[in-house]
Amino acid sequence: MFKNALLVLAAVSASSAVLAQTKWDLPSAYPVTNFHTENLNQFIADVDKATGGKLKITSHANASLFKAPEIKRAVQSGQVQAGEIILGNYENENPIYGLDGVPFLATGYPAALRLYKAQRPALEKLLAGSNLRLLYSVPWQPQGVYVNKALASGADLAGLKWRAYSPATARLAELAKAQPVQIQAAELSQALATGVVDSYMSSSSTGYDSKTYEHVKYFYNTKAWLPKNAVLVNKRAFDALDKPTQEAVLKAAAAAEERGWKLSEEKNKWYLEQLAAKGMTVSEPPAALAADFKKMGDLMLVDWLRKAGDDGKAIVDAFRN
Ligand code: PCA
Repeated sequence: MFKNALLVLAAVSASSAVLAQTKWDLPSAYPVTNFHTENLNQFIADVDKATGGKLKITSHANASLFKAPEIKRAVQSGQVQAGEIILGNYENENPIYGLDGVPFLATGYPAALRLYKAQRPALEKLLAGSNLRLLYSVPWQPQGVYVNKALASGADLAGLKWRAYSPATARLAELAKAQPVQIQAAELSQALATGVVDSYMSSSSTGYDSKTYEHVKYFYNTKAWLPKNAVLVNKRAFDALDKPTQEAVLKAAAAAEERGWKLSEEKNKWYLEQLAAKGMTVSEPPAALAADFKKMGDLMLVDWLRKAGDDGKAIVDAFRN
């Protein structure tokens, strides 16, 4: 009798433990082995540990649940509780999202971090207006050009089939008189293999992940910008957590942000070495090419400032001073 009562008690407490567990789904758009995803999985493990398993987050990498451009809406609408996006994808919703995609505004890690700090308050406000909360944000490596032929100047870009991943990368293609084709990272290998594209700008890690070296042989390290991913949570889902769980999430997020910035920079060297080891010619851009890209970047900054108005100008001024 006594033994049965204990069993019942044990069963009740086990089921209330189950009830107290919260489960989140978190879609992202990049391969499991990419440094962003590794960092994200560490964040998830940290949250699990800090909450004693009370908050279980399941990641769905490589655009397996939603295509890259659809992730923000999925989090916003509550289809999923959290997600990882690339901010620049949403520049057409608001220019603030696209600031880190303006070529040659910030070309190295220290500048990119200052740009992020200048951008962050406006970004948080913008996201809050969409029922979202920013957990952390980490940059990709500096963007360079993958291309199927040697380039001397901007004129050599004309007519290329240029893969774009954002409005800004499509705009750059237009300025270069190339043909922009929007393709998310998860479909890049196939687009290269089938000849849908023969060129694009992205990071050392994406070139490595997509095995671009199997299709095109040149990488020009233009270091044009460092676009950021951001991990977002639906505000209602976050607010529904108890205080200690919220604090655990924010603490793990702050750690992920710090770790991610370091990881991005540290791994850049390794990724570049891998590209060369796989047979790519990895080099600095010739002076004429660099100068032509810089002109395109200047035009894009003018466009951005026009779209972003006084608030945008204040952010760029704060970054520059
Ligand atoms: N890799 C992603 C976005 C920026 C980057 O470096 C991509 O190419 O889709």
